[in-house]
Amino acid sequence: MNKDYNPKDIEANIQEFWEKNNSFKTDFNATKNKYYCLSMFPYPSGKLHIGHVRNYTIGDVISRSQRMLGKSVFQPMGWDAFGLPAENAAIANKVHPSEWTKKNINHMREQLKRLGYSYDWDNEISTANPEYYKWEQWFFIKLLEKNLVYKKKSEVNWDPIDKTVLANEQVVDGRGWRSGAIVERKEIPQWFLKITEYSDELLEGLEDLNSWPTSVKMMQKNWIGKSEGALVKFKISNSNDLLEVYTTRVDTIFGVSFLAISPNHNILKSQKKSNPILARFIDKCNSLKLSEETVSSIEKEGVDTGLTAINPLDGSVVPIWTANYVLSDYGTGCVMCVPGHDIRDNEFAVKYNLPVIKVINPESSKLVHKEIFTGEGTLINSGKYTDLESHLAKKNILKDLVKIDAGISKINYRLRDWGISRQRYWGCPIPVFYHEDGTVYPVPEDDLPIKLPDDIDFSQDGNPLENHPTWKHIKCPYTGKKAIRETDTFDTFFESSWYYLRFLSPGFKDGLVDKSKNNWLPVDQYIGGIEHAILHLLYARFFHKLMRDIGIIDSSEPFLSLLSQGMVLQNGIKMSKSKGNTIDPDDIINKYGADTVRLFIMFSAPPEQSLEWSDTGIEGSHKFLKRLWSLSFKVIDNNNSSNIDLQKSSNMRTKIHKTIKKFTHDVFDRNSFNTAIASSMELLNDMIKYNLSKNFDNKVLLEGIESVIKMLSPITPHICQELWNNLDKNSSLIDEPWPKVDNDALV
Ligand code: ANZ
Repeated sequence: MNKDYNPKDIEANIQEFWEKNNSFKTDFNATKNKYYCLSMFPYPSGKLHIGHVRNYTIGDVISRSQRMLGKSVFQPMGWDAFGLPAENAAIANKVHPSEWTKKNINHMREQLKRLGYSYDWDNEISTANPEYYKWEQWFFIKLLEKNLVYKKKSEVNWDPIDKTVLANEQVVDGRGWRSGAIVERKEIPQWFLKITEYSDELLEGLEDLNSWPTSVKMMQKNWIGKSEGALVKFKISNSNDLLEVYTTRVDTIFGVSFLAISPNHNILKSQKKSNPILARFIDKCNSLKLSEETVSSIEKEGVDTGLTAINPLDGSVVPIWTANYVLSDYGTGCVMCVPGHDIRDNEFAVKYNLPVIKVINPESSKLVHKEIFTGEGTLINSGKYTDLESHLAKKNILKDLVKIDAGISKINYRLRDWGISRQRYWGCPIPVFYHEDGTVYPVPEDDLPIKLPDDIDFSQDGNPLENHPTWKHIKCPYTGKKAIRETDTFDTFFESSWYYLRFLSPGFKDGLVDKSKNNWLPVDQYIGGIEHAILHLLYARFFHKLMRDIGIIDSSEPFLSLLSQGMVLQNGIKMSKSKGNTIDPDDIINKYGADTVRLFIMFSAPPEQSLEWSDTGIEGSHKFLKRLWSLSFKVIDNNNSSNIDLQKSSNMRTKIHKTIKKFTHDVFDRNSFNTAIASSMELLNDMIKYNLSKNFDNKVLLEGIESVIKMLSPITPHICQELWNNLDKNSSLIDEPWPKVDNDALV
């Protein structure tokens, strides 16, 4: 009998054993206990990185454990195959994006197989496959019909030398990554999805996601950013024009000492002509184009427009300024400024010598507060509203403003519609075309998919689809007139927003989903990195609701339970290519085997926390497996002693069953794999000692070893299956029932 632990051979043999036994095929006909476990599919960049390995190991451990509980598990894998790196590789190495992507997929699939993940490869998908993106195009047309899609001019990063649109990540320090040219902002017409029509549902839905991390729900909530306030109209002096502001603090209206409008505001268009200082300021702000976060942190700057406005409530006349911290696309792009109670307004007022009026007192006089009190409290200096509490004052003031037609309550959201067009080749073509007069038509369903052309020239500047000599020129299928295809492709978030649906029926020809599989939805367990907390997860939730509303599924949320795995660190910093501190999973597998890598990952930290890479940790995991190996063979070879010590044997059984109890609880109730593993290590130590004692009972040792092998098999499946086979059991461990606690043995 081979008694050396030689992971390389063992793992290859066991993988063959699984393949022969079709061990990971999903029983889609199962009528109960379905469990859909999904790890976020990777972008096929070339090689797996350690973050992937962590994500997929966690997913596989959960899948295998659930299956041993008797569930029918579906665990698929696929490829988020469109995206920019393929185009860059095409330019750099003259290899077609599809070739490059296919090659990477083949390599990474092999890597995943070497790690022993129990994927049902029969359901593999690649989003760059026309069979996949056909349904995405179909879906887009449904949304177009439902009026949930529109086209609007929107700004992009423009490289004036390469004459191309740049993705944000291609802008480095304000310059084009390849040309080094200073990036310009350019407005071009782009497609948008009306995610804002679902703001409320996306927000409310969070409340039912009891098995999602609170932090992720919080991030989504802030991203949607619901705010309840009022629109208030200020009349511009000596004019009939009104300026509308959005405020959440109408209770501070007696403290308004100026209005501030965004440099893009319409009323400035005419002012600009006659006021060169104003014109210069506006041009400066426009050329900078700051993000929302920067806006709130930059030095406040502004210019007096010379206009004044009348406070609708107290009749006071206040100057109208334009200021760089007012966002053009939030609220009305105009703010009533209360420097007595708002930090930004205060900074601005101090700088430009504008009056600071206090109108709110903190509720508790004991409160130690900064000079600027931004909270709610009791009104002062506010006419008939003085002495009211903020919340009551808000109501009364708004009521009075409504009466004089100067105000109305208003809910605002931070969430913006989702811009989905990209001026790129390696993406899914947007299935519309234009007549010469510019009217837009959807591609007829029968003509889908609109495939990407294969013959593509990357040597020219700009979007290769736009430059292609023939692809975009078509005859309108409705009228026979000359027409031009849309040359924009979808943002790749489009593909990843619904792939979990297609996994259930990847080859289905008659629809986006095979409805007979809908009972597998939603996904029971989703696992992925925290970097996807907002966009990917929000878009997927949005798509799920859209799919429901076009009648192809009936649930409202895609992912019942979410696990956000922590990062992998090296010396306290994130492992990443740019930091040059990555380790290659292949190297570790070559040296120690896949089981050691899997064990190390699951043992070194709870899944949600960061994991510090450690060579000694890897060594330790490997040693543990060797000890498990060696004890198993001892137990196989042992002859039972003639004179069993009953007390000791009963103690050993107690330990075994206490460990089963703890391990089971840790894995299934707490996702606490590291503590589960620790308890099995402790048990193994005890068993080794027991085996050395004279009067051991080998039946008890067998019971112990079998339990440990079973419980560890989701984590280190190869060595466990090998030992299982050596115990003369020829079943696939993944089909074995989870060990049961013998309550009698606990005492
Ligand atoms: C008066 C006021 C007094 C305000 C006060 C706050 C505190 P949220 O909660 O994020 O919706 N605001 C409105 N539109 C803006 C814009 N386009 N750019 C920058 N700031 C804008 O924030 C709403 C508050 O942000 C509004 O309430 C407004 O200032 C400001 F003691 O009005 B407030």
